[in-house]
Amino acid sequence: MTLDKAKINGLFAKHPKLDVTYTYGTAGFRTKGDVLDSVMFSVGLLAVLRSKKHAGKVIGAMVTASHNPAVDNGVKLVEPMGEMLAQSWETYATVLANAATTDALVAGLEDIVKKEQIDLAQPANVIIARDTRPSGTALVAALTDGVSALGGKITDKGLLTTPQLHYITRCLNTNGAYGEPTEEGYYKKLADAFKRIVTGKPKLSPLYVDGANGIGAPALQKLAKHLSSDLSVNVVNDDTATASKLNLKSGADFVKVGQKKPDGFDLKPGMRCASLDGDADRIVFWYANQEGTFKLLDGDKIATLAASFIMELVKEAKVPNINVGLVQTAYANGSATAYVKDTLQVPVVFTATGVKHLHHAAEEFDVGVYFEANGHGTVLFSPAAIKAFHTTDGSTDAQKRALETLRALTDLINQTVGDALSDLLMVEAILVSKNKSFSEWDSDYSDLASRLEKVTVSNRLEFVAVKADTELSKPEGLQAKINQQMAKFKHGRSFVRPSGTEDVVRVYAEAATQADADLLAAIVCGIIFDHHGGVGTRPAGFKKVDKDGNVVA
Ligand code: G16
Repeated sequence: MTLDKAKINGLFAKHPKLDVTYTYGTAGFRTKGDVLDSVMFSVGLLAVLRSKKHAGKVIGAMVTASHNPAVDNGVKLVEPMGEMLAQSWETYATVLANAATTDALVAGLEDIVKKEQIDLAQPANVIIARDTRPSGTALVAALTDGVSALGGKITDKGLLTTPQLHYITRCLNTNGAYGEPTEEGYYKKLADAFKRIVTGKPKLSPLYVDGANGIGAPALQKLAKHLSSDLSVNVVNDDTATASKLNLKSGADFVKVGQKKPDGFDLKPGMRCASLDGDADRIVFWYANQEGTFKLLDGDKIATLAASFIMELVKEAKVPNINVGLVQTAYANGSATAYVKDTLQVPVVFTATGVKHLHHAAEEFDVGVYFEANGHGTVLFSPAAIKAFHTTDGSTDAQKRALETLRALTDLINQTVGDALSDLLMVEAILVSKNKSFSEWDSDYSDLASRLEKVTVSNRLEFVAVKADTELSKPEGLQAKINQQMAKFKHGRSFVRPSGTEDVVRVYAEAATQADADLLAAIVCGIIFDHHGGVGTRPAGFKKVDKDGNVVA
């Protein structure tokens, strides 16, 4: 069987490539929604080949730009068991997305077929969903054309959160063993598991959830219906009808980066709050302490809460040979890493930014807890651990309870990808079980002060991050300048990396005080802007340094 070049040519003509170079970033292709038409077509073609490579298993395609503004959009592909696209295929994705002619496109496809030894006679099945962005509908149509061009079957699942599409993909490929392959099935599975943990325990005060005016808001409202009195939740920022409001002064990224509450909240001491992002794959929690100061409970705090709870349960349940590990990135707060290593005594593995990296590192443990500080993560249970939880017989009531809670957690926690709604229920289930307030949870350890900034440069791809993003190998000499500045601050740490979802370079700084963290970030930003291609108006807060590294303005 060969590729139908005439058919590909006919459909490709509807989606001509623009004069843009596309790169496959941290979470797939992501840029302005109005330049993505041809990319979507190419991703449709790739999804078909990926499905054929898996002998017709269902591949998911999610159209979203997650935490980015409403004008952006993007696409991520989902593997049959719900993980992100295999990294070895990212290069193929880039080649197809940048093919400007039918000949180049067909050559790219033939190359993949040859290298991957794909049997074109295999069937191909793709499911697609999108978030609430206005450009989503047209982009779904372009992707559909790509799938059709190679004769694949595509099913449009409409509006879903990203983790819901990952869940449904896995359900379809496991003949329902993972759950019912529908949005309703997802809510039922999560709600049932949550009830198994919290029923009969005292309830917590209401949780106020910032829906980022995205798809997570209606999804959480639907989930809440399945939970009735077991969870009291109020969804704020749920205006999905006004596209421009998506992630605007709201959402997990806004709250984490700004370390402040989103719009729409009259925050009072004692209120318990959380923020989702635009496609509901991230969550952070926050509250005001008794003095009214904003306090953030980010992905690091979620990870430590989950790891310590699961470790306690494993001990209580007396399940032997279960190794628990935690996966973080360079963005993890230094205090969090120290707490995990020294107090929890759990091994920590570091990977580059992007859940696609963390997920695979977490698979190496029986219980692999992975969270990025930005609130993106989950807990993976190995098949051996799940089997052990189901085959161990408890001899005491406490042991039986611990085993039942562990079993319920394996159903409650999304095993495919970081999931804000599943993580929300996991955190609430733990806090109910431990009868813990946000401030008690927060008191496990104190974060070092940190600051996250971005710098717009002429070409962010000139910045090459190495050693799990902790250092730059390019541009030459920049890392030495950053090291020189870090050394001046108590607990000073700073690193720089190109974003894979925005056209910026990200700068992270950490130090003993907030003033120092802010200053360190401002110095590093200034160095990049002034000497490494800063574009646009120079932000007033950036510091200027002389050739010896002294701050001069
Ligand atoms: C995506 C990835 C995350 C990553 C984030 C920021 O999140 O899935 O793993 O941390 O982008 O990446 P970068 O710093 O490269 O821009 P989301 O929620 O936007 O899909």
